Amino acid sequence: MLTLCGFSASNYYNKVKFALLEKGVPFTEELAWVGQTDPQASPLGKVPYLKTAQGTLCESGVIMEYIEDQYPQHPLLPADPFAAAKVRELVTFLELHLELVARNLYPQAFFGGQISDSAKEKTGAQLEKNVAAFAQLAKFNPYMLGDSLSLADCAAVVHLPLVSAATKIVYGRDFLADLPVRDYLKRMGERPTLQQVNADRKANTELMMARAKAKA
Ligand SMILES: N[C@@H](CCC(=O)N[C@@H](CS)C(=O)NCC(=O)O)C(=O)O
Repeated sequence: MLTLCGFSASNYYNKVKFALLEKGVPFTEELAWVGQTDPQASPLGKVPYLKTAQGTLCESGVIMEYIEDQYPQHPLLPADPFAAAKVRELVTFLELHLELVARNLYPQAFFGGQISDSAKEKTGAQLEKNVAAFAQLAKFNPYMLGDSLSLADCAAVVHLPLVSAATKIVYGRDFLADLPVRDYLKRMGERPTLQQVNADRKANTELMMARAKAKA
């Protein structure tokens, strides 16, 4: 049995959890906050990490590929190598070029901090450029790429809401507003699997905020 370790407020944790639920792979969850992770399993102290019968794995992209290879049911990658590469390409855009850039905004957007005007300006310019590039690749027809759920959707459903929320809070404008993201997320939100992920995320986020308050 797989054990997914981390916490449900994390978008990268939820990407893996959503994939496991969609594929119907049995797993259990083990709560590990940042600072309480197993250093053998996750040398950088990041979540998620996965415990398997053979050992542990970290980095959500690696974990997703392992799950695909080990549990071929309900595939989240097309069989055709080129189509599969297009899915991976879009995941890269979602994570490297959108989420990781928007992450610079999170201290101010979600954690009561403040970022400098120059960081705000630099991040905003980078995001404008990267959102336009992402828009060229994402199809929303009705999934991220075509008519079946893929790893790109697993990434999109967890990262796009954060990019929207963070830009809206920091710049007063949702940088994804011109894309059909809201309709897409509404459609995806009809899936019981995503409803479960989101319900757990909300409960865990409240717990995380309460912990932060108690520490302050
Ligand atoms: N590249 C990593 C990113 C994971 C990540 O950044 N997780 C965050 C929580 S959403 C985390 O553990 N942050 C704590 C840290 O970086 O020290 C992955 O894909 O698994």
